[in-house]
Amino acid sequence: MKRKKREAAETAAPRVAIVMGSDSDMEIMRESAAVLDEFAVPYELFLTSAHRTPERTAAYADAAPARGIRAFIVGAGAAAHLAGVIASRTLLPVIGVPIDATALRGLDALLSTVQMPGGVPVAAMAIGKAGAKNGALLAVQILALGDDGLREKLAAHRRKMAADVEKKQETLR
Ligand code: RP5
Repeated sequence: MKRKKREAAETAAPRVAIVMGSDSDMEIMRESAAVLDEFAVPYELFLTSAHRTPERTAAYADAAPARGIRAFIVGAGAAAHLAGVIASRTLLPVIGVPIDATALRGLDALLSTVQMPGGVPVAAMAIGKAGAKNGALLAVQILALGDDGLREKLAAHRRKMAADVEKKQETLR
């Protein structure tokens, strides 16, 4: 990530919240941050746990919209209730990233994230890095609904992915 873009993303008011249940989730959630840096979307990182710090979680979710946050990307492992709890307290879109943190290799977190009861949606991503990356891309897509510049960046991103496949084709023997 280019320094200028990262600095811009760090100084502007955050529009996306990257939330995680433990600092041990940061290695995975870094992928979300990298995508938002790439698109120069300002974000903040927030550590809170549905189980260990329930009041902190509720206060953060409640205050976020007034501060300009427009989407949450929430990474959690084990009995991953953080995305669901945040979703229960907000009308903003919540994107859940299940993290491989236990002997069940993320399947526990995937099911906890995806199996929300009807009425309180969480957009569940894949387990791990791909999920963290896609979570950020989905957040950018949400913001792009009202931002032509961001929509063009997304289109360019898709074109580059396609061009990269074509290039790789050339290297096949
Ligand atoms: C979850 O428990 C966290 O999101 C993390 O993935 C997992 C383990 O947390 P630590 O024991 O590493 O803090 O709440």
